[in-house]
Amino acid sequence: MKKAKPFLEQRRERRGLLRTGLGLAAGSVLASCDALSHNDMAVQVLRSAETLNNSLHRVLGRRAMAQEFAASEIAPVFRSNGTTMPPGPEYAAMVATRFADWRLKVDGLVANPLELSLPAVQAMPARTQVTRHDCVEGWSCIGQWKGVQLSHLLTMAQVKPEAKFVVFHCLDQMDKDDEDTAYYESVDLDDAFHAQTILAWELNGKPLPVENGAPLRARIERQLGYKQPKYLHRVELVDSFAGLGGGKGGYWEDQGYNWYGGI
Ligand SMILES: Nc1nc2c(c(=O)[nH]1)N[C@H]1C(S)=C(S)[C@@H](COP(=O)(O)O)O[C@H]1N2
Ligand SMILES: [Mo]
Repeated sequence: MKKAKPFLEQRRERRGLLRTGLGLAAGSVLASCDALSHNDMAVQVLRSAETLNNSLHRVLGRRAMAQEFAASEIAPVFRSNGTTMPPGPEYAAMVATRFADWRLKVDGLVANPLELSLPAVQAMPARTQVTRHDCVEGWSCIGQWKGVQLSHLLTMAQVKPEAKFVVFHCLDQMDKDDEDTAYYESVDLDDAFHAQTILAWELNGKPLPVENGAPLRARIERQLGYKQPKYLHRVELVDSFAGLGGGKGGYWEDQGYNWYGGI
């Protein structure tokens, strides 16, 4: 990686203040939810393809749901943070053409790779949920999200038994001069198949705004803000993070954040 630019340094400092507290909180959640054994279970489930649906439901039935709120609690304006407009002419051109040429790839350790246009994603069964987004920088915001459950896409793509994680690749580079700094994130199959894990294309009843990740962003509702990747273009199934960014499973994880951002 190239030397960090000053603006990145500033962001790191600001976030560093919260890192210690966050580490403790995430650690206790991990212990109390026993997330690792659930993940092992999900992987085993995927190994027996015939009983996939039944077994998945059994696993999901034991999974805690994030709190959902009433429509009256939706914030008038959903805040935005991090990238608010991906740099470079490619993304600007996508906005100008209303994402007509944008595609979502689902690939890696899958038997049936997908490449989907935005209308194709929007034609899939959708889930709507009003949830609270919690950013480690100390703010929260309630919004209504609508999108396809990631489980739907993963079932279509036929996840291979050796897959352990879902990696989300984003269109925005954190350093506009360095292609290696594209935002990315990852979750295990437990969170990937969770009922509230959706790829959202609508916020508060309107097409997802550019500042909140147009045309598609993930909502992984039991995790913190930095685990909600925006500007998605590729969902990749992997068995390890080796060779991805700094190898820690996410852009902010590579700067020292915890990989498990459970709340
Ligand atoms: N692609 C991308 N996704 C991202 C970020 C980003 O900078 N780029 N920032 C993260 C952080 S730290 C937060 S708090 C949320 C902010 O989402 P919002 O802009 O919709 O509020 O997006 C997360 N996902
Ligand atoms: Mo955040």
